Amino acid sequence: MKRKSQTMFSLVLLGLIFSGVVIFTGCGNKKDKGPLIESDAPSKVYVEPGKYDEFYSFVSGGFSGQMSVYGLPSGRLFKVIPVFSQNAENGYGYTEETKPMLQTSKGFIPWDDSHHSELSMKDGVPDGRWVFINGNNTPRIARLDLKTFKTVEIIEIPNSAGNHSSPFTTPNSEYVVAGTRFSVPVENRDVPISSYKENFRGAISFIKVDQNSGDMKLSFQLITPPFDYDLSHAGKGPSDGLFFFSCYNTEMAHTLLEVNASQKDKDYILAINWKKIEELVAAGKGTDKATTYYHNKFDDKVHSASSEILKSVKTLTPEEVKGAMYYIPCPKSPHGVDVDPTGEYIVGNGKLSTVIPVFSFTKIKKAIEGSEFEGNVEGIPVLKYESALSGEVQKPGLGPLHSEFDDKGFAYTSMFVSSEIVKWNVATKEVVDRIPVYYSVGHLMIPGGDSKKPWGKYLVSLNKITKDRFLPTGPELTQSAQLIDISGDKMKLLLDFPTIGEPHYAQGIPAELVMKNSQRIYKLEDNNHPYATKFEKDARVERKGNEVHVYMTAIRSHITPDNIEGIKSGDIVYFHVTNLEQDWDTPHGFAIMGNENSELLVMPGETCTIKWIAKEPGIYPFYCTDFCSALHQEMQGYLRVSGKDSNVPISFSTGEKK
Ligand code: K7E
Ligand code: CUA
Repeated sequence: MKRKSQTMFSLVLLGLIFSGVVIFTGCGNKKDKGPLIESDAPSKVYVEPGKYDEFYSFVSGGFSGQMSVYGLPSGRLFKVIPVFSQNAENGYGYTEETKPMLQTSKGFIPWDDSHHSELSMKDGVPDGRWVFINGNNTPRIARLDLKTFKTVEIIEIPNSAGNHSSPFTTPNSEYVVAGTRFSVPVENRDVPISSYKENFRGAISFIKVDQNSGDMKLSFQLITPPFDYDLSHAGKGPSDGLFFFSCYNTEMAHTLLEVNASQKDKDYILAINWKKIEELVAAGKGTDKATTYYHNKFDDKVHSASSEILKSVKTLTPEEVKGAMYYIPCPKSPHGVDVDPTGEYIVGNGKLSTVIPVFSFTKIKKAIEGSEFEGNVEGIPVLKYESALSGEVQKPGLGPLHSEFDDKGFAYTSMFVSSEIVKWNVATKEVVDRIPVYYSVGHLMIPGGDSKKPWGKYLVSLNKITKDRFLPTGPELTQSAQLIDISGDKMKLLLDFPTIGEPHYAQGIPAELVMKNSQRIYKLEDNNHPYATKFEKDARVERKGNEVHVYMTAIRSHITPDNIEGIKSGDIVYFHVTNLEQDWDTPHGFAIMGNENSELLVMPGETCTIKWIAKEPGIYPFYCTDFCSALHQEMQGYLRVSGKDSNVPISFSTGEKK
């Protein structure tokens, strides 16, 4: 539907332009629904049928817990990749193979709230290997492999709550980080909430990423004053080795934060020298604290995930890492903290601030060396604001949230309250352009815009409110993205498109860096799934007590075995379906009547398992749910369930011609 309406939108625009009509993005009773669309806008977003988009965009799904993949500039949706939430469309989180992905120390958690996608980087530039995303509610970080566009790993973060300043990476993805938004007791226990200042603490975790396999390992955790650690970005170039975290609620309020956490004029940005701490940890510093967290990995060789339960985490206090953490005052209630492509400038985005402060790495370094401090918090020195400051952007707009950068020395800041994107010169701090967005922009994204090498052609505004921008769909409306051309001096609005869930953050990368690695099939010969059936002649049904295992194959256009008898009520039946196809884009599906979890969607060469409980005697049809061939409707079979005490033997037909 979305695809259709966007194409329609482009075509309508083209039509109007050819007929010489001047157009606004909307007409009717709303006065200001958008700036004048440039006459060349349609041709800039129109991707001819059969042609590819220039960029991939990986958009977080917010409260959907998933990630969605769009093409830019067309805004076409290609795929929703399930990460933290079950997905009935392809069985993720429902199949026996993927259920372990959603295991946590709090049990099986089939949803989350995901905010930030982050591409892996090499030398500070996105490399298209992996994309990370945070689970905010039950703190987790996931890694998706861009060969298969699948979630392949999820690690839980202990001692954390509201895993928001996550999963930003260091310039070579040595680490991804996870900072707690809600400070909680470390180790979590029963204490009065009024004992916040004494008993609650922040935890900032550094998760090591293996450069070959991508495997994540929780390396160490810094236990910090109980602020709300909101967002983060790594230093790069000269500032490589530092990690910056914005914090609000430095008032350490625990009730009515709306008022009580907005008292101070300035909160902080925490600068962490992670390279120094890495050395301290290697030298044996820190304490191993008992805890419990899950590490879930999907193994393509066996097409299955498994969970490891870990019992200890290395923690370090500010005292133990003296000289490796500094607070920088930042006005007021900062949200995003963003580092420019040169690595010299660090931008604080204070939601309630009337200016945008820009800090200088050179000055921060000098201030640390010269001990230009105005005090300390629990032993962590607080730098003098002026000593760290490069300058302030004056009158930028209202409610600055996030900044990204182009490759020409400009920054672009989202203004939530005044609903606009503001472009300013990083060196001079002068505002040079602004454009309204519809409405209430959160994050914004330029492909590579938080890296050393922005591809500064497009900017995507990720908006919270759409109101009158699309056809109404009752009280619940889509959220949306807007594509803006930033190739010239003036920003130009090109396109609106709806998004899945809430598009907090996104990442973009030139398509060729990803598509060249994209896998087409799973090789049957490499399928080491313990229940794989690689040849139709091996399809069978086996009983083990009250468990029945169906070794099933699917190929155009039959399922083997197709008739199954001898199942008794109360039996637990596992359908292990192997797709024998070895061509690209030939999935088969599987569903059986009364299926309580989800259907299966099995890719070529893959094996997937769904569990089905035989409840009542009767006949239960099963079939392929993916229209795979002209005789797709013939891909069906029957399963007979007999009474508990019946003596119908197990039998099945493998489709020999009778
Ligand atoms: Cu600004 Cu969760 Cu990154 Cu949304 S956060 S906007
Ligand atoms: Cu296989 Cu439809």
